[in-house]
Amino acid sequence: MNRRSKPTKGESTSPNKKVNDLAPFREKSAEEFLTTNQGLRINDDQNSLKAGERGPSLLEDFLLREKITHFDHERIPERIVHARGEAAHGHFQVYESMAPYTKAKFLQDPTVKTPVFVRFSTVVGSRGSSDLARDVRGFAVKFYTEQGNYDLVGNNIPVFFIQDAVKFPDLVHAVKPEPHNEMPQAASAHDTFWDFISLMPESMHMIMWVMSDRAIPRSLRMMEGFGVHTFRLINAEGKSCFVKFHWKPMLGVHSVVWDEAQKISGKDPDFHRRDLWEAIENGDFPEWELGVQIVEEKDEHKFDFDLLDATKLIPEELVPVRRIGKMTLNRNPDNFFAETEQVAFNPGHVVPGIDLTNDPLLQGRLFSYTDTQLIRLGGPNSHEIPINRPVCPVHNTQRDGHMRQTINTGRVSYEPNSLGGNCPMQAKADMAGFVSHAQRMDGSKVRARSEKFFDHFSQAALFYQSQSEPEKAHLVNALRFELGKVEVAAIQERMIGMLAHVDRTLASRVAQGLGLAVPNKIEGPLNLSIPADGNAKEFQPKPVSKPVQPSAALSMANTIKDGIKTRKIAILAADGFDAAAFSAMKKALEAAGAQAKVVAPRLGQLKSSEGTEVKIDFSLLTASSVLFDAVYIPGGDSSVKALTANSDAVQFIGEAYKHCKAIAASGAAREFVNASCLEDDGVITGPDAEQGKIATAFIKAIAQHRYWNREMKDRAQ
Ligand code: HDE
Repeated sequence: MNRRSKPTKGESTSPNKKVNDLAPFREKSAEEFLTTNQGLRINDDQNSLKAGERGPSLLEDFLLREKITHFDHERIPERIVHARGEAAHGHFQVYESMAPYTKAKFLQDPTVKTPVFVRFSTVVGSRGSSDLARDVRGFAVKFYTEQGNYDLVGNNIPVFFIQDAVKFPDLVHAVKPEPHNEMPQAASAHDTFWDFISLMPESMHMIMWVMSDRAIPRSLRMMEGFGVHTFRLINAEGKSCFVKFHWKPMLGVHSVVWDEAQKISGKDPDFHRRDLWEAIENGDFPEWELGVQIVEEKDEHKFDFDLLDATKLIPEELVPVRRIGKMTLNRNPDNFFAETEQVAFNPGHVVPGIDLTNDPLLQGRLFSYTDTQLIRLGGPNSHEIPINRPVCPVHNTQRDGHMRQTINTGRVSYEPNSLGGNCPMQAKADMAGFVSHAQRMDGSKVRARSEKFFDHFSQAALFYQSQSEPEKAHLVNALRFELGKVEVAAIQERMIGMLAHVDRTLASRVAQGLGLAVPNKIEGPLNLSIPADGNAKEFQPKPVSKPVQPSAALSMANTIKDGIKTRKIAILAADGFDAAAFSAMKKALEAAGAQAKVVAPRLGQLKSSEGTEVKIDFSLLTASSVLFDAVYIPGGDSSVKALTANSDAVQFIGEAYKHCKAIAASGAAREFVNASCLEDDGVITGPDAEQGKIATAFIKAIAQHRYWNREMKDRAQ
């Protein structure tokens, strides 16, 4: 591809090659004249051209027409799935050469920083929907490598609902708002979704994940990512091994609770987007380690499940995750539409050293992404949009099409040719030409799956049984919520039957919440399979046959809880607060890497009992405890009196308590907290004199993320 050679004002000298590459396309208007798209300076942008001051507008007004026409075409079709997303630039660096496994150049040299652009998304909702919907999160990474773009287009859940791409349109039609009334938005809690799921036993493992708190992350910076499918790594000798990709967040894996998620959706629907943006603006760059689970070719069939089945994971106890490098996101996009909306990922964007497998879900995806981008981005040239262009040269014989940017020179647009010296030329494998792994193929042409694909419940049971008690309770309640919104009783009943195949206690807990019973005789869900003879055959999926060995890696209870970096803490105060206690706590929290924000009954300056002033960040109208990780209330008689009399302040503490967050109070504020909180677990109080001790204990408590045992009492078990 030809580059624009003339640098513009947007010129950048970033060490990040992709950020530099985008520079010529950056437009800045400072001290510039307003012009048309043809560069004509505009003299009046306030009045359309009229026949007289009170006369009709004239068709001649090309300024008006150009402006309105462009506006009329500002929107492009949103993504059919993953419409709501946010993204950031950064880089990836491998820890040590992965040459024994892969020849991918970006995985060889620990000194090389490969630029990345990462887009996170929810799946179901429209572009303007809330970030806190219960949903899978997309985790798509574009590596701009020297050998071309490599896209790892994953999710925050390691498995998927279906095994074969042919079911994807059905899944998406079932979960999207129902077609007759376009409800509900960004939610799976409705009849069509559960109707489909109750008839798809293979979805049961994924259902366990999406009903768990993994589907309501605290932050995009605190969730894992997974490549989901099994891929291949190929080394320089052509040796192949299988690989599963993981992203492990350096801040640990944390979630909010469902009641909180629903409230955040009203208080700040941009909660995750804002959190990512602000973290990067504050210099708290989000980081993940890239992990790989490697399986030698000879071990392909040694597992109880099929490596090509995307509804299964490889338990980390069977194949440990090796952390091979780190990704850092350190730059917000300049323009949401140009970058985040127009970026186009594709699991078929691979580089030499990384290859695909026959996973039937992956195979279908390889078709879908290019196809959808033809309509979403308007033609076959979306790879020329600045955010999508590789940082290495592009030369081929493809030509023309809508919005072509490249000016291909010369008369040769075919290969082989003699007129152009047979250029551009093919690259041999040792010149980094991509060669597909020469996997031997031998099979009949059938619409069928391998037998191991039909063990639908063992890993669903593995996930459920690996959860801590509070996590199990959340999962049960999520199912009660979702199925509680289902209107057709037969669907609820079929789902109870399906859950009973996973775990009978789970099924009866959910059934109890729905006022139903687990049927004595559980119907076996059916799968249709068409074997080689072409006659459809119905048969039962396999029951959970072996005792489950819980996997610690599947429970968020076991995540790292070693600090409070980037956590947002509310300091709730009113006029007359104790300045010394306030400052000591704020200093301690900030020293530990957290952000302390002042929340008060109104905005402006807050006066301490000594007459000093601090700026209020949020009023009780503009903030709510669901937007914070923890709350501290300093002493000061009149401050505490004002808060006690303020129902919003009382609710603030009550909700922080209900959502199991750390709460601290000193001096006179102890009374206020004691009145609202029923017990002391994760609630730290003490006299003003012990401010240092309170701060240390509070920081330790925040690092625990939540005190789930508070809620265990009132949960129906
Ligand atoms: Fe996607 N998926 N998908 N998907 N997917 C899209 O591509 C599709 C699947 C994922 O931030 C679409 O450009 C099919 C699994 C992410 O731009 C579309 C199947 C996983 C994103 C599409 C799947 C994903 C998409 C919509 C079943 C995790 C957002 C717009 C065979 C491994 C990327 C677009 C971004 C987006 C098709 C299943 C991840 C329609 C047919 C499994 C993160 O092409």
